[in-house]
Amino acid sequence: MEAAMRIPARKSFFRDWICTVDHKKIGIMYGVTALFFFLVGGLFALGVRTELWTPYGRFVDSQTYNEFYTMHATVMVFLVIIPLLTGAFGNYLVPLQVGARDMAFPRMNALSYWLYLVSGLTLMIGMFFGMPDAGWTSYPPYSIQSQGPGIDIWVMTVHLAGLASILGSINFIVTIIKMRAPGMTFNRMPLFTWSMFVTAFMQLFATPALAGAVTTLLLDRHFGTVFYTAAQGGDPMLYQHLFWFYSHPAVYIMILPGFGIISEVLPVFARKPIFGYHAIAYSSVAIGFLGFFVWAHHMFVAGMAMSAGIPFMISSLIIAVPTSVKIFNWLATIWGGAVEYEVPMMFASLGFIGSFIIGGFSGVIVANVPLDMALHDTYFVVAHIHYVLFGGSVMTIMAGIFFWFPKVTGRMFHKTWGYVGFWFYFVGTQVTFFPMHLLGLAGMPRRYATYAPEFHLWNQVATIGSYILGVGTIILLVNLMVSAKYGRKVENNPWNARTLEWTVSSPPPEHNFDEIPVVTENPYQPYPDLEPETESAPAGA
Ligand code: HEM
Ligand SMILES: [Cu+2]
Repeated sequence: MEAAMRIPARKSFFRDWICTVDHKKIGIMYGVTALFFFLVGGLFALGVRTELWTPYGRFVDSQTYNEFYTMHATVMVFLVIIPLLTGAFGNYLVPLQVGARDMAFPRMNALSYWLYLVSGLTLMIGMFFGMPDAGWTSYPPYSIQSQGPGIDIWVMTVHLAGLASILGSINFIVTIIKMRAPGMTFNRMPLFTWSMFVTAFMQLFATPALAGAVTTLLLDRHFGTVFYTAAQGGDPMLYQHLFWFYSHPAVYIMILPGFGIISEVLPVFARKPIFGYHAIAYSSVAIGFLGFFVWAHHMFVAGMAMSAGIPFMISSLIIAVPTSVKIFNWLATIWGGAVEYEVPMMFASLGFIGSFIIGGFSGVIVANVPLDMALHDTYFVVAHIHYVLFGGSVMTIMAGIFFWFPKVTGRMFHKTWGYVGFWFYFVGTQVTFFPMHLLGLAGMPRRYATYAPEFHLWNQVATIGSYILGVGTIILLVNLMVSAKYGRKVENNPWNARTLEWTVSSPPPEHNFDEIPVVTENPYQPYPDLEPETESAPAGA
């Protein structure tokens, strides 16, 4: 009997991956799928930038251009950044970090992934029938008038991705509340898990507003309702309110887990306990809460009364406070540390902190009603969103991928090519997106296929930058693929990190922990090898 139980079940791809309910495999599936969509979204971005190489727009016609930037942003937001941060990192790490054997509802977890995949495939296959062309915001009245099935496909995509998000968020909330290992109080929880906890609540409360917005849009398009048709008593502003009631929290859904990744990476490579553990944890809660009260800062010039804008301006300026609290604590963590600039640390420090500060700063600028009157719908906003989403979210994603790569694969990535990829990303980000501030200040509007000749120079610079980012992406992804197969084998904890996932083998066993660990302190403890008594010994000098 016992011997029979030990015979390993024959593994097939189908049994192993398609039927899996293991949170680690689901996380990897989310990751691989989202990185594939990252390439697709990136190609659309290169299409946009190629069109803007000349002022006259001779690469594609303006309808195709509209489809390109709509596809680019839709793919990046709904199919890449949110699924990578919550689906891939969240699923892989949260159960391991809280000391659980899986998520609370493993089958529902698998369902989330499959819904997400169907959402992505809807857009990919739908592309051959018609592409959405109303921007990722899909504002009426244009999105109601737009011909062809493009917008309908967009609605379906958003709906399915949203459903996947809602189910996923319930899973995270229950897992974190109910399944923490003995001794793991909230005040001992790793900061990535903290960030996922807050993110999950934002997803749960915000996503239904988006579902409502896109459903009513579909009804207006096909079933004769007039929710958004002003001429018949509807209100196009209502759509914008619903959309941003979701999408402003969504910008924090796209960055909070990234903040969590940074909070794990910095102390490990600075070889110091994180500075201000509680401030970092509770500032996420503050951001999560305040994030629901700023949405109308996207609508200052949409016909809202000036007086209605002021409260949103104030709340938007206030939300910069908890964000800055994190930045100061991160800087204090690095300060005076014995910093090792490994690849993940490059992405986390220079890559992320260096770019995100600029994006946060431009956010505070556009959050001012009078300044936004001039800057709204110019390239300044495009610069802002890319400093926070590329310089911010994507840099955190790369920091996280390289940090946990040895844990997930049991192998080390190629370090030299890792640094090369990093520099392509860092330089590419600045060259692509910094000039957009200048274009925006000079008055270049966003979302046009052509532009006035005086904007030519900086557009060309930005286009060159985008190709640098394209090459960087190939370098980084090829490194990951090759290293996953041929990389040097590593021990369980190559970075000497402290959270629970590093206490198990790399890759972790199917049930994570043979014995559920008992937690006695928070994971950010001093590194004894760096305490004064050892420092006084001459270190090999
Ligand atoms: C200090 C914090 C931030 C403030 C005060 C802020 C403020 C703003 C404001 C006022 C706008 C609207 C500008 C306009 O359309 O005229 C905006 C746009 C935007 N922001 Fe931020 N932001 C902040 C951080 C972030 C973060 C962290 C992200 C994402 C990771 C983000 C993503 C976006 C996006 C995607 C848009 C453009 C939406 C569109 O397509 O129209 N922002 N931000
Ligand atoms: Cu916003």
